[in-house]
Amino acid sequence: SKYMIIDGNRVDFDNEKNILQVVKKAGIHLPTFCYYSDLSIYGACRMCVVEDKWGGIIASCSTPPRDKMEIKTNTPKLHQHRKMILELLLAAHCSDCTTCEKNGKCRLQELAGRYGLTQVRFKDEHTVREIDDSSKSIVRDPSKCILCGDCVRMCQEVQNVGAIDFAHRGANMIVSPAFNKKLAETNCVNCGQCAAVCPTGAITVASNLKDVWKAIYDPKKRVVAQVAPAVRVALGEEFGLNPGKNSIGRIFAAMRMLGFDIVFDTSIGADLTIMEETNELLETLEKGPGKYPLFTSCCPAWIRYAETQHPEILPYISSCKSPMEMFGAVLKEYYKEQDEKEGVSTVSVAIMPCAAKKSEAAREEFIRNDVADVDYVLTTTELIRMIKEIGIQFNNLEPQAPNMPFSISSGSGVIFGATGGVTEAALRRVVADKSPTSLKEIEYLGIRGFESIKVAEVPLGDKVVRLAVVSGLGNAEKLLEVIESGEEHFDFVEVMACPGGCIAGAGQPFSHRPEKEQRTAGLYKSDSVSQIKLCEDNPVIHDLYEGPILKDRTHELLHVHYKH
Ligand code: HC1
Ligand code: SF4
Repeated sequence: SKYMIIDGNRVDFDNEKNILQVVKKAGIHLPTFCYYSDLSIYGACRMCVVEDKWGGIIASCSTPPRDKMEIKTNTPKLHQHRKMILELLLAAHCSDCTTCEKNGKCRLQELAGRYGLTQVRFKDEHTVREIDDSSKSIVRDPSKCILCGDCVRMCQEVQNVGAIDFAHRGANMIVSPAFNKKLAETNCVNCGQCAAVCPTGAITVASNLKDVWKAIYDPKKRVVAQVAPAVRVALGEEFGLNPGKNSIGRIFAAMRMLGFDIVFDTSIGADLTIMEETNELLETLEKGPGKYPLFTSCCPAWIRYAETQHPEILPYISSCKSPMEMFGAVLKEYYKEQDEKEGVSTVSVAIMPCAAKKSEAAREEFIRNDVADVDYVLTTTELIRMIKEIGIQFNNLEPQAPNMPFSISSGSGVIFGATGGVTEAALRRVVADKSPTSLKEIEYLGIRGFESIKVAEVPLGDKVVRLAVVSGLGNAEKLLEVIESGEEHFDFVEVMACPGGCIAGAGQPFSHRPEKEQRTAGLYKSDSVSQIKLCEDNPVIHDLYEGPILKDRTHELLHVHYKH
């Protein structure tokens, strides 16, 4: 086999695209700001340099490995080179680390520490630039940008949005929306994937921590929270638990300690969504094949994408509110009378893996008679902060159950957090045979997993239903192309904006592919051990439909007509 000599040791390789990955195989993680295996190679930061046997310095990310190549990763020259780059970056960078959103999570801070920088030889030349907090989901602080371009490539290559790009030349170069617009005025879909890859505090997810603490400390407020499916399999990572470990019981316990009055699981909302969405699917099937399928509606970044780039498909997107909004509406109704009696008001908080949910919650369509279905959205990362701030020893907590009366959810609801989950849940509801074997068969249709576009065909009565599942808006775009050209026909299409689904949302702890896969496996495991697999078997859902809140009001509370 082919091999390289790295620091005197033989390291075999075969399909590695670049030297950086071969070096990784040797157990060395080279420093880099601009390299992500899922993005194209940019080679801008030049931190990942290695020395060849003639003393030449080469960027390992953009150089393919050659057989019998000899390189060194640790030489005085490389050490000097990397230190100098770091110092230049620091001199051009706002260094208010202690008050930065990214404090403790910043790659520049980490590498400065790793290289033991105690001083910067260059004069501080950083330009103070205006912070753009126009968006409800994302904050841009260009003074902290190091021009690695990760956000630009993510937005363009993976999401096909292109809301931000490099502007100006030379020393004035910045990353910005075109014409220096505010982010909220662009076609940004709020997915936050730019923030997920930003190594510094230049792009971060907007925070609502202050608002939520204020509500918690206000005795006149009843703080009612719901926790999204994907949060439970990622939050524990920050406390040393393995990715994928379901810590929902500990999350509920921690939240009660933080002062949340009532805690629920968004999976109940997901169960409601499937009840409603499958009705629409059956109607679509009844009508017979048209050009467009029924598209799912739970991802607000996907909704924004359709609004800004594909208005022609808007009539075909399910009218279902997202699970978060459905449950939010139900909760506001549920506590209405009690609030009046007790002289308090309910504040509805949603703990989400997502940046876009913050913008979703603020949309006018979700504010009924001046009351928002969901008042504040906190990300998984924000909840982690709260837990750390108070000093709760998360790992030692005894798991707790959610509050009554919305205390049971089905496995169908939990898998929503992974790409393909909504489709699988919908299939469980519409197939005639609901035996364990039949449900297992759905599992093997090919709608689970990380493939970019997943297609399945399922017999239903005398018809065959064609389904497609995509995550990542670039993939959604590719699928739309073949739908619009008439090349392919589908009855049902699930779109999630984040590659891999909500488990990889921008509000989650930073993750690479292995963590994403483990989180996904964690959700499927929770489903496989859950006693109730189907939303229609959930007694809570049953009671809701029979009870006063939803009786004759499903349309008002569970559906939405976007004003676009
Ligand atoms: Fe999601 Fe959903 S799965 S959108 O990713 O449909 O955020 O987890 O809560 O609403 O249930 C997010 C996750 C989440 C909704 C559900
Ligand atoms: Fe949010 Fe999930 Fe959509 Fe990502 S896929 S934008 S986390 S709803």
